[in-house]
Amino acid sequence: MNFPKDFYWGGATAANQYEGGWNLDGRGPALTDFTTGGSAQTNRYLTYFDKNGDPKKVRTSIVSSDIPMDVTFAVFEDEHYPNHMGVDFYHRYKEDIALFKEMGMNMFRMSISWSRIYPLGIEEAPNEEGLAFYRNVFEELKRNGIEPLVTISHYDDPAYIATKIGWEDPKTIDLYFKFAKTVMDEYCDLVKYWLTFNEINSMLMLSAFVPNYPEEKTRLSYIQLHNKFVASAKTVKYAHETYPEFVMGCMIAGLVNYPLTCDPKDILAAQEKMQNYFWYCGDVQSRGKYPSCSKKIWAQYGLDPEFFNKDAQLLKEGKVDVFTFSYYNTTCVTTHKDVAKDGAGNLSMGAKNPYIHYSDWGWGVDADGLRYILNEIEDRYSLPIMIVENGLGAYDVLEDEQVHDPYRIEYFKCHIKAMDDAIQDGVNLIGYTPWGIVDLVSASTGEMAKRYGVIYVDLDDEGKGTLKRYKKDSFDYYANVIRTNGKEY
Ligand code: BGP
Repeated sequence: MNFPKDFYWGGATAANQYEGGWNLDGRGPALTDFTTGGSAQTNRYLTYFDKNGDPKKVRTSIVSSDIPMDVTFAVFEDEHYPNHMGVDFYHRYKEDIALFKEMGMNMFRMSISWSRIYPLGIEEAPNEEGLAFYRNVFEELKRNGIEPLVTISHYDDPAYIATKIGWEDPKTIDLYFKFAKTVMDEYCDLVKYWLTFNEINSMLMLSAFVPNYPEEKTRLSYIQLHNKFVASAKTVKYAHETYPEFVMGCMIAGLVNYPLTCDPKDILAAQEKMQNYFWYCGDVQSRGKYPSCSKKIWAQYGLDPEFFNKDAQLLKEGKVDVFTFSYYNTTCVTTHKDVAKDGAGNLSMGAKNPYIHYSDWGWGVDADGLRYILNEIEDRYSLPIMIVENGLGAYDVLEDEQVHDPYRIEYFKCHIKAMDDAIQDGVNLIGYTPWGIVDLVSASTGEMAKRYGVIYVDLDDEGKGTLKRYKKDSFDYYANVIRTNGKEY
Protein backbone atom coordinates (compact mmCIF):
# COMPACT_ATOMS: atom_id res chain seq x y z
CA MET A 1 0.00 0.00 0.00
CA ASN A 2 1.49 3.27 -1.11
CA PHE A 3 -1.11 5.97 -0.45
CA PRO A 4 0.33 8.84 1.59
CA LYS A 5 -1.27 9.32 4.99
CA ASP A 6 -2.93 12.67 4.17
CA PHE A 7 -4.33 11.41 0.85
CA TYR A 8 -7.60 13.04 -0.21
CA TRP A 9 -10.40 10.54 -0.75
CA GLY A 10 -13.50 12.25 -2.05
CA GLY A 11 -16.19 12.53 -4.65
CA ALA A 12 -16.98 14.98 -7.46
CA THR A 13 -20.04 16.80 -8.78
CA ALA A 14 -20.92 19.89 -10.81
CA ALA A 15 -23.59 22.49 -10.09
CA ASN A 16 -25.40 22.15 -13.41
CA GLN A 17 -25.87 18.39 -13.05
CA TYR A 18 -26.37 18.16 -9.31
CA GLU A 19 -27.71 21.29 -7.74
CA GLY A 20 -31.12 22.04 -9.19
CA GLY A 21 -32.87 25.18 -7.94
CA TRP A 22 -32.22 26.57 -11.38
CA ASN A 23 -34.61 29.50 -11.07
CA LEU A 24 -34.54 30.04 -7.32
CA ASP A 25 -33.29 32.94 -5.25
CA GLY A 26 -32.19 35.15 -8.08
CA ARG A 27 -30.26 32.64 -10.19
CA GLY A 28 -30.06 33.59 -13.87
CA PRO A 29 -30.22 31.22 -16.86
CA ALA A 30 -27.05 29.25 -17.59
CA LEU A 31 -25.93 27.74 -20.88
CA THR A 32 -26.50 24.28 -19.45
CA ASP A 33 -30.13 25.11 -18.70
CA PHE A 34 -30.59 24.73 -22.44
CA THR A 35 -27.95 22.44 -23.77
CA THR A 36 -27.42 19.40 -21.69
CA GLY A 37 -27.22 16.07 -23.38
CA GLY A 38 -26.78 17.19 -26.97
CA SER A 39 -28.94 15.08 -29.24
CA ALA A 40 -30.81 13.44 -26.38
CA GLN A 41 -32.44 16.75 -25.64
CA THR A 42 -33.50 17.95 -29.06
CA ASN A 43 -37.13 17.23 -28.42
CA ARG A 44 -37.38 19.12 -25.22
CA TYR A 45 -38.77 22.61 -25.09
CA LEU A 46 -38.47 25.49 -22.70
CA THR A 47 -40.86 28.33 -22.25
CA TYR A 48 -39.82 31.84 -21.53
CA PHE A 49 -41.84 34.96 -20.99
CA ASP A 50 -40.94 37.85 -23.21
CA LYS A 51 -40.85 41.49 -22.17
CA ASN A 52 -44.63 41.72 -22.54
CA GLY A 53 -45.08 38.70 -20.32
CA ASP A 54 -46.17 36.50 -23.23
CA PRO A 55 -45.00 32.88 -23.15
CA LYS A 56 -42.69 31.79 -25.98
CA LYS A 57 -41.46 28.27 -26.66
CA VAL A 58 -37.91 27.41 -27.68
CA ARG A 59 -36.32 24.12 -28.49
CA THR A 60 -33.60 23.22 -26.04
CA SER A 61 -30.08 22.13 -26.95
CA ILE A 62 -29.99 24.89 -29.51
CA VAL A 63 -28.78 28.06 -27.88
CA SER A 64 -29.75 30.58 -30.43
CA SER A 65 -28.53 34.12 -30.20
CA ASP A 66 -32.10 35.07 -31.10
CA ILE A 67 -33.30 34.06 -27.66
CA PRO A 68 -33.28 37.08 -25.39
CA MET A 69 -31.46 35.95 -22.28
CA ASP A 70 -32.53 38.78 -20.03
CA VAL A 71 -36.07 37.43 -19.74
CA THR A 72 -37.73 35.06 -17.32
CA PHE A 73 -37.80 31.36 -18.06
CA ALA A 74 -40.41 28.92 -16.98
CA VAL A 75 -40.92 25.22 -17.40
CA PHE A 76 -44.38 23.83 -17.71
CA GLU A 77 -45.11 20.63 -15.88
CA ASP A 78 -44.95 18.47 -18.97
CA GLU A 79 -41.61 19.91 -19.99
CA HIS A 80 -39.23 18.22 -17.63
CA TYR A 81 -35.70 19.33 -18.22
CA PRO A 82 -33.19 17.32 -16.16
CA ASN A 83 -30.59 19.90 -15.22
CA HIS A 84 -33.19 22.23 -13.82
CA MET A 85 -33.74 20.12 -10.78
CA GLY A 86 -30.48 18.14 -10.87
CA VAL A 87 -30.91 15.86 -7.90
CA ASP A 88 -31.81 18.80 -5.70
CA PHE A 89 -28.56 19.29 -3.82
CA TYR A 90 -29.87 22.82 -3.41
CA HIS A 91 -32.27 21.61 -0.74
CA ARG A 92 -30.59 18.38 0.32
CA TYR A 93 -26.99 19.36 0.84
CA LYS A 94 -27.05 18.58 4.56
CA GLU A 95 -28.32 15.07 3.94
CA ASP A 96 -25.71 14.44 1.23
CA ILE A 97 -22.87 15.84 3.30
CA ALA A 98 -23.92 13.59 6.21
CA LEU A 99 -23.57 10.61 3.86
CA PHE A 100 -20.15 11.83 2.71
CA LYS A 101 -19.07 12.02 6.30
CA GLU A 102 -20.39 8.55 7.00
CA MET A 103 -18.35 7.30 4.06
CA GLY A 104 -15.26 8.96 5.51
CA MET A 105 -14.66 11.37 2.63
CA ASN A 106 -12.20 14.15 3.40
CA MET A 107 -12.66 16.09 0.15
CA PHE A 108 -15.69 17.05 -1.90
CA ARG A 109 -15.47 18.52 -5.38
CA MET A 110 -18.31 20.79 -6.43
CA SER A 111 -18.71 23.81 -8.65
CA ILE A 112 -20.26 27.22 -8.25
CA SER A 113 -23.01 28.16 -10.65
CA TRP A 114 -21.78 31.42 -12.19
CA SER A 115 -25.32 32.62 -12.92
CA ARG A 116 -26.32 32.08 -9.29
CA ILE A 117 -23.71 34.67 -8.34
CA TYR A 118 -24.02 36.96 -11.39
CA PRO A 119 -27.38 36.10 -13.02
CA LEU A 120 -26.56 37.49 -16.45
CA GLY A 121 -22.85 37.64 -15.82
CA ILE A 122 -22.65 41.40 -16.34
CA GLU A 123 -24.07 42.83 -13.11
CA GLU A 124 -22.02 45.11 -10.90
CA ALA A 125 -22.97 43.46 -7.62
CA PRO A 126 -23.28 39.75 -6.88
CA ASN A 127 -26.52 38.05 -5.90
CA GLU A 128 -26.37 37.85 -2.12
CA GLU A 129 -28.72 34.88 -1.92
CA GLY A 130 -26.46 32.94 -4.26
CA LEU A 131 -23.43 33.77 -2.14
CA ALA A 132 -25.26 32.70 1.01
CA PHE A 133 -26.12 29.29 -0.45
CA TYR A 134 -22.51 28.30 -1.09
CA ARG A 135 -21.38 29.72 2.25
CA ASN A 136 -23.88 27.43 3.96
CA VAL A 137 -22.64 24.44 1.95
CA PHE A 138 -18.95 25.14 2.62
CA GLU A 139 -19.64 25.66 6.33
CA GLU A 140 -21.50 22.38 6.48
CA LEU A 141 -18.60 20.61 4.74
CA LYS A 142 -16.09 22.12 7.16
CA ARG A 143 -18.21 21.19 10.17
CA ASN A 144 -18.02 17.62 8.90
CA GLY A 145 -14.28 17.68 8.35
CA ILE A 146 -14.54 17.70 4.55
CA GLU A 147 -12.29 19.92 2.45
CA PRO A 148 -14.11 21.60 -0.46
CA LEU A 149 -12.45 21.46 -3.87
CA VAL A 150 -14.19 24.08 -5.96
CA THR A 151 -14.43 24.28 -9.73
CA ILE A 152 -15.08 27.92 -10.50
CA SER A 153 -16.63 27.17 -13.88
CA HIS A 154 -17.99 23.79 -14.94
CA TYR A 155 -19.61 24.16 -18.38
CA ASP A 156 -22.33 26.54 -17.16
CA ASP A 157 -21.49 30.02 -18.37
CA PRO A 158 -24.36 32.45 -17.88
CA ALA A 159 -26.55 32.10 -20.95
CA TYR A 160 -26.38 35.83 -21.55
CA ILE A 161 -22.59 35.77 -21.83
CA ALA A 162 -22.63 32.60 -23.91
CA THR A 163 -25.05 33.96 -26.47
CA LYS A 164 -24.44 37.68 -26.46
CA ILE A 165 -20.73 38.02 -25.80
CA GLY A 166 -18.82 34.74 -26.10
CA TRP A 167 -15.31 33.65 -25.14
CA GLU A 168 -13.92 35.08 -28.35
CA ASP A 169 -14.59 38.52 -26.87
CA PRO A 170 -11.94 39.54 -24.29
CA LYS A 171 -14.76 41.17 -22.30
CA THR A 172 -15.63 37.68 -21.11
CA ILE A 173 -12.17 37.38 -19.54
CA ASP A 174 -12.96 40.35 -17.29
CA LEU A 175 -16.45 39.05 -16.48
CA TYR A 176 -15.05 35.66 -15.53
CA PHE A 177 -12.29 37.25 -13.47
CA LYS A 178 -14.83 39.38 -11.60
CA PHE A 179 -16.82 36.23 -10.80
CA ALA A 180 -13.71 34.28 -9.78
CA LYS A 181 -12.44 37.11 -7.59
CA THR A 182 -15.83 37.50 -5.94
CA VAL A 183 -16.03 33.87 -4.92
CA MET A 184 -12.39 33.60 -3.86
CA ASP A 185 -12.71 36.74 -1.70
CA GLU A 186 -16.02 35.61 -0.30
CA TYR A 187 -14.98 32.08 0.67
CA CYS A 188 -11.27 32.56 1.39
CA ASP A 189 -11.86 31.46 4.98
CA LEU A 190 -13.52 28.21 3.88
CA VAL A 191 -12.06 27.06 0.57
CA LYS A 192 -8.40 26.43 -0.14
CA TYR A 193 -8.50 24.21 -3.26
CA TRP A 194 -9.71 25.82 -6.52
CA LEU A 195 -9.88 24.72 -10.16
CA THR A 196 -10.38 27.50 -12.69
CA PHE A 197 -12.22 25.63 -15.48
CA ASN A 198 -13.53 22.11 -15.84
CA GLU A 199 -11.92 20.14 -18.69
CA ILE A 200 -10.59 23.22 -20.42
CA ASN A 201 -9.39 21.09 -23.36
CA SER A 202 -12.95 19.98 -24.06
CA MET A 203 -13.13 23.09 -26.25
CA LEU A 204 -10.93 21.20 -28.69
CA MET A 205 -12.81 17.93 -28.37
CA LEU A 206 -14.89 18.32 -31.51
CA SER A 207 -11.94 19.40 -33.61
CA ALA A 208 -9.85 16.55 -32.29
CA PHE A 209 -12.36 13.74 -32.70
CA VAL A 210 -14.96 14.63 -35.31
CA PRO A 211 -13.65 13.83 -38.77
CA ASN A 212 -13.77 16.81 -41.13
CA TYR A 213 -14.79 19.23 -38.40
CA PRO A 214 -15.01 22.69 -40.06
CA GLU A 215 -11.68 24.52 -39.90
CA GLU A 216 -13.36 27.81 -39.19
CA LYS A 217 -14.89 26.41 -36.02
CA THR A 218 -11.58 24.96 -34.89
CA ARG A 219 -9.95 28.32 -35.46
CA LEU A 220 -12.55 29.97 -33.26
CA SER A 221 -12.07 27.31 -30.57
CA TYR A 222 -8.35 28.10 -30.34
CA ILE A 223 -9.15 31.80 -29.91
CA GLN A 224 -11.80 31.14 -27.26
CA LEU A 225 -9.52 28.69 -25.50
CA HIS A 226 -6.71 31.21 -25.36
CA ASN A 227 -9.03 33.70 -23.69
CA LYS A 228 -9.92 31.05 -21.15
CA PHE A 229 -6.22 30.46 -20.48
CA VAL A 230 -5.81 34.18 -19.88
CA ALA A 231 -8.82 34.24 -17.55
CA SER A 232 -7.41 31.26 -15.68
CA ALA A 233 -3.93 32.79 -15.41
CA LYS A 234 -5.35 36.10 -14.10
CA THR A 235 -7.28 34.17 -11.48
CA VAL A 236 -4.30 32.08 -10.41
CA LYS A 237 -2.04 35.13 -10.27
CA TYR A 238 -4.54 37.03 -8.14
CA ALA A 239 -4.93 34.05 -5.81
CA HIS A 240 -1.18 33.63 -5.39
CA GLU A 241 -0.71 37.31 -4.63
CA THR A 242 -3.65 37.57 -2.27
CA TYR A 243 -4.04 34.16 -0.65
CA PRO A 244 -0.71 32.31 -0.57
CA GLU A 245 -2.37 29.37 1.17
CA PHE A 246 -4.65 28.68 -1.81
CA VAL A 247 -3.89 25.68 -4.01
CA MET A 248 -4.84 26.47 -7.59
CA GLY A 249 -5.37 23.81 -10.22
CA CYS A 250 -6.08 23.27 -13.87
CA MET A 251 -8.52 20.56 -14.92
CA ILE A 252 -7.89 18.66 -18.12
CA ALA A 253 -10.04 15.95 -19.71
CA GLY A 254 -7.66 13.00 -19.60
CA LEU A 255 -8.56 11.15 -22.74
CA VAL A 256 -5.50 9.09 -23.59
CA ASN A 257 -4.73 8.14 -27.18
CA TYR A 258 -2.80 5.00 -28.05
CA PRO A 259 -1.49 4.03 -31.47
CA LEU A 260 -3.67 1.15 -32.70
CA THR A 261 -0.75 -0.59 -34.43
CA CYS A 262 3.03 -0.41 -34.18
CA ASP A 263 3.19 1.22 -37.58
CA PRO A 264 5.39 4.28 -36.92
CA LYS A 265 2.74 6.35 -38.70
CA ASP A 266 0.24 5.34 -36.02
CA ILE A 267 2.75 6.20 -33.30
CA LEU A 268 3.14 9.66 -34.78
CA ALA A 269 -0.61 10.07 -35.19
CA ALA A 270 -1.24 9.20 -31.54
CA GLN A 271 1.54 11.50 -30.40
CA GLU A 272 0.06 14.33 -32.41
CA LYS A 273 -3.38 13.78 -30.83
CA MET A 274 -1.86 13.93 -27.37
CA GLN A 275 0.11 17.04 -28.21
CA ASN A 276 -2.74 18.91 -29.83
CA TYR A 277 -5.42 17.96 -27.41
CA PHE A 278 -3.87 17.19 -24.02
CA TRP A 279 -0.39 18.68 -23.64
CA TYR A 280 -1.37 21.86 -25.49
CA CYS A 281 -3.60 22.75 -22.54
CA GLY A 282 -1.62 21.09 -19.77
CA ASP A 283 1.52 22.99 -20.76
CA VAL A 284 -0.08 26.42 -20.81
CA GLN A 285 -1.57 25.98 -17.37
CA SER A 286 1.23 23.99 -15.72
CA ARG A 287 4.38 25.25 -17.44
CA GLY A 288 3.01 28.71 -18.15
CA LYS A 289 3.76 28.57 -21.85
CA TYR A 290 2.53 27.03 -25.06
CA PRO A 291 4.32 23.87 -26.17
CA SER A 292 6.55 23.91 -29.23
CA CYS A 293 3.91 22.18 -31.36
CA SER A 294 1.68 25.26 -31.04
CA LYS A 295 3.36 27.19 -33.85
CA LYS A 296 2.51 24.44 -36.27
CA ILE A 297 -1.10 24.29 -35.06
CA TRP A 298 -1.60 28.04 -35.30
CA ALA A 299 -0.11 28.08 -38.80
CA GLN A 300 -2.37 25.23 -39.83
CA TYR A 301 -5.43 27.28 -38.90
CA GLY A 302 -4.11 30.61 -40.12
CA LEU A 303 -3.91 32.04 -36.60
CA ASP A 304 -1.59 34.94 -35.86
CA PRO A 305 1.01 33.87 -33.24
CA GLU A 306 1.00 37.41 -31.89
CA PHE A 307 -2.56 36.90 -30.63
CA PHE A 308 -1.22 34.15 -28.35
CA ASN A 309 2.21 35.60 -27.59
CA LYS A 310 0.93 38.94 -26.35
CA ASP A 311 -0.14 37.25 -23.09
CA ALA A 312 3.06 35.24 -22.57
CA GLN A 313 4.03 37.08 -19.38
CA LEU A 314 0.62 36.61 -17.76
CA LEU A 315 0.52 32.92 -18.64
CA LYS A 316 3.91 32.54 -16.98
CA GLU A 317 2.62 34.26 -13.86
CA GLY A 318 -0.52 32.16 -13.77
CA LYS A 319 0.96 28.67 -13.46
CA VAL A 320 -1.11 26.27 -11.38
CA ASP A 321 0.05 24.48 -8.22
CA VAL A 322 -1.64 21.17 -8.83
CA PHE A 323 -2.42 19.22 -11.98
CA THR A 324 -5.91 17.78 -11.92
CA PHE A 325 -7.65 15.78 -14.59
CA SER A 326 -10.61 13.53 -15.34
CA TYR A 327 -9.98 9.98 -16.42
CA TYR A 328 -12.57 7.67 -17.92
CA ASN A 329 -11.14 5.91 -20.92
CA THR A 330 -8.54 5.54 -23.62
CA THR A 331 -8.93 5.41 -27.34
CA CYS A 332 -6.85 4.31 -30.30
CA VAL A 333 -5.55 6.26 -33.23
CA THR A 334 -4.65 4.73 -36.55
CA THR A 335 -3.84 5.64 -40.09
CA HIS A 336 -5.07 2.21 -41.23
CA LYS A 337 -8.65 2.75 -42.20
CA ASP A 338 -9.13 -0.98 -42.87
CA VAL A 339 -8.40 -2.09 -39.29
CA ALA A 340 -10.14 0.80 -37.57
CA LYS A 341 -13.49 -0.07 -36.13
CA ASP A 342 -15.50 2.88 -35.03
CA GLY A 343 -15.72 3.34 -31.31
CA ALA A 344 -19.10 4.00 -29.83
CA GLY A 345 -19.99 6.63 -27.29
CA ASN A 346 -19.22 10.28 -27.28
CA LEU A 347 -15.73 10.03 -25.85
CA SER A 348 -14.59 7.02 -27.78
CA MET A 349 -14.54 8.31 -31.27
CA GLY A 350 -11.33 6.58 -32.17
CA ALA A 351 -10.69 3.00 -33.14
CA LYS A 352 -11.68 0.21 -30.78
CA ASN A 353 -9.02 -1.39 -28.63
CA PRO A 354 -9.30 -5.20 -28.69
CA TYR A 355 -7.51 -5.53 -25.33
CA ILE A 356 -9.99 -3.60 -23.20
CA HIS A 357 -13.72 -3.83 -22.63
CA TYR A 358 -16.31 -1.13 -23.12
CA SER A 359 -19.10 0.24 -20.91
CA ASP A 360 -22.76 0.30 -21.95
CA TRP A 361 -22.07 3.72 -23.40
CA GLY A 362 -19.01 2.59 -25.32
CA TRP A 363 -16.42 4.12 -23.02
CA GLY A 364 -13.30 1.96 -22.91
CA VAL A 365 -12.49 0.72 -19.42
CA ASP A 366 -8.73 0.78 -19.02
CA ALA A 367 -7.14 1.03 -15.58
CA ASP A 368 -3.61 0.52 -16.97
CA GLY A 369 -4.17 3.65 -19.04
CA LEU A 370 -4.60 5.55 -15.78
CA ARG A 371 -1.22 4.37 -14.49
CA TYR A 372 0.28 5.24 -17.86
CA ILE A 373 -1.03 8.81 -18.03
CA LEU A 374 -0.21 9.44 -14.36
CA ASN A 375 3.43 8.60 -15.10
CA GLU A 376 3.43 10.79 -18.19
CA ILE A 377 2.01 13.76 -16.28
CA GLU A 378 4.48 13.26 -13.45
CA ASP A 379 7.43 13.19 -15.84
CA ARG A 380 6.31 16.26 -17.71
CA TYR A 381 5.22 18.59 -14.90
CA SER A 382 6.52 17.31 -11.54
CA LEU A 383 3.46 18.77 -9.84
CA PRO A 384 1.18 17.22 -7.26
CA ILE A 385 -1.62 15.42 -9.13
CA MET A 386 -5.27 14.75 -8.36
CA ILE A 387 -7.69 12.58 -10.29
CA VAL A 388 -10.81 14.69 -9.91
CA GLU A 389 -13.16 12.56 -12.03
CA ASN A 390 -13.23 8.84 -12.70
CA GLY A 391 -15.92 6.21 -12.59
CA LEU A 392 -18.24 3.88 -14.39
CA GLY A 393 -21.50 5.12 -15.86
CA ALA A 394 -23.87 2.16 -15.58
CA TYR A 395 -27.53 1.16 -15.37
CA ASP A 396 -28.38 0.44 -11.72
CA VAL A 397 -31.43 -1.26 -10.34
CA LEU A 398 -33.01 -0.35 -7.02
CA GLU A 399 -34.73 -3.36 -5.49
CA ASP A 400 -35.87 -3.70 -1.88
CA GLU A 401 -34.07 -0.44 -1.12
CA GLN A 402 -30.77 -1.97 -2.30
CA VAL A 403 -28.52 -1.54 -5.29
CA HIS A 404 -26.04 -4.31 -6.02
CA ASP A 405 -23.33 -2.90 -8.24
CA PRO A 406 -20.41 -5.36 -8.37
CA TYR A 407 -19.41 -3.94 -11.78
CA ARG A 408 -18.74 -0.56 -10.16
CA ILE A 409 -16.76 -2.12 -7.32
CA GLU A 410 -14.72 -4.00 -9.91
CA TYR A 411 -14.07 -0.73 -11.75
CA PHE A 412 -12.95 0.98 -8.54
CA LYS A 413 -10.71 -1.93 -7.62
CA CYS A 414 -8.66 -1.89 -10.75
CA HIS A 415 -8.43 1.89 -10.93
CA ILE A 416 -7.41 2.26 -7.30
CA LYS A 417 -4.82 -0.46 -7.85
CA ALA A 418 -3.52 1.51 -10.84
CA MET A 419 -3.22 4.57 -8.59
CA ASP A 420 -1.41 2.52 -5.96
CA ASP A 421 1.02 1.21 -8.58
CA ALA A 422 1.55 4.67 -10.02
CA ILE A 423 2.44 6.04 -6.60
CA GLN A 424 4.96 3.25 -6.31
CA ASP A 425 6.29 4.27 -9.73
CA GLY A 426 7.04 7.64 -8.16
CA VAL A 427 3.93 9.63 -9.07
CA ASN A 428 3.03 12.38 -6.61
CA LEU A 429 -0.68 11.60 -6.50
CA ILE A 430 -2.43 13.44 -3.66
CA GLY A 431 -6.14 12.92 -4.20
CA TYR A 432 -8.97 11.04 -5.84
CA THR A 433 -12.52 12.34 -6.24
CA PRO A 434 -14.57 9.88 -8.33
CA TRP A 435 -17.26 11.41 -10.49
CA GLY A 436 -20.92 11.69 -9.54
CA ILE A 437 -20.45 10.19 -6.10
CA VAL A 438 -24.16 10.82 -5.74
CA ASP A 439 -26.11 9.88 -8.89
CA LEU A 440 -26.69 12.98 -10.97
CA VAL A 441 -27.71 14.08 -14.45
CA SER A 442 -25.35 12.82 -17.15
CA ALA A 443 -23.60 15.50 -19.17
CA SER A 444 -23.61 13.64 -22.45
CA THR A 445 -27.07 12.10 -22.35
CA GLY A 446 -28.90 14.60 -20.17
CA GLU A 447 -30.53 11.69 -18.39
CA MET A 448 -30.46 9.91 -15.04
CA ALA A 449 -30.09 6.42 -16.47
CA LYS A 450 -26.32 6.70 -16.74
CA ARG A 451 -25.35 6.55 -13.07
CA TYR A 452 -21.92 6.84 -11.47
CA GLY A 453 -22.73 7.18 -7.79
CA VAL A 454 -22.10 5.05 -4.76
CA ILE A 455 -25.25 6.77 -3.54
CA TYR A 456 -28.39 6.05 -5.55
CA VAL A 457 -30.95 8.78 -6.13
CA ASP A 458 -34.53 7.80 -6.81
CA LEU A 459 -35.18 9.87 -9.91
CA ASP A 460 -35.85 8.81 -13.49
CA ASP A 461 -35.31 10.43 -16.85
CA GLU A 462 -38.71 12.05 -16.77
CA GLY A 463 -38.07 13.65 -13.42
CA LYS A 464 -40.24 11.18 -11.50
CA GLY A 465 -39.11 9.77 -8.18
CA THR A 466 -38.82 10.63 -4.52
CA LEU A 467 -35.24 11.94 -4.75
CA LYS A 468 -34.52 9.71 -1.78
CA ARG A 469 -30.90 8.60 -1.38
CA TYR A 470 -29.88 4.92 -0.98
CA LYS A 471 -26.45 3.51 -0.30
CA LYS A 472 -25.32 1.11 -3.03
CA ASP A 473 -23.01 -1.82 -2.28
CA SER A 474 -20.18 0.32 -3.64
CA PHE A 475 -20.80 2.79 -0.80
CA ASP A 476 -19.54 0.28 1.78
CA TYR A 477 -16.75 -0.79 -0.51
CA TYR A 478 -15.49 2.77 -0.98
CA ALA A 479 -15.95 3.57 2.72
CA ASN A 480 -13.64 0.67 3.53
CA VAL A 481 -11.04 1.85 1.00
CA ILE A 482 -11.10 5.24 2.72
CA ARG A 483 -11.04 3.77 6.23
CA THR A 484 -7.92 1.74 5.41
CA ASN A 485 -6.40 4.62 3.39
CA GLY A 486 -6.26 2.42 0.33
CA LYS A 487 -4.80 -0.62 2.04
CA GLU A 488 -7.89 -2.65 1.19
CA TYR A 489 -9.24 -2.13 -2.27
C1 BGP B 1 -16.92 14.85 -17.78
C2 BGP B 1 -17.61 16.05 -17.21
C3 BGP B 1 -18.61 15.78 -16.15
C4 BGP B 1 -19.31 14.43 -16.24
C5 BGP B 1 -18.45 13.33 -16.79
C6 BGP B 1 -19.21 12.08 -17.14
O1 BGP B 1 -16.49 15.09 -19.06
O2 BGP B 1 -16.68 16.94 -16.63
O3 BGP B 1 -19.46 16.88 -16.07
O4 BGP B 1 -20.55 14.51 -16.74
O5 BGP B 1 -17.72 13.72 -17.91
O6 BGP B 1 -19.86 12.25 -18.35
P1 BGP B 1 -21.32 11.72 -18.65
O7 BGP B 1 -22.19 12.36 -17.63
O8 BGP B 1 -21.62 12.19 -20.00
O9 BGP B 1 -21.26 10.27 -18.54
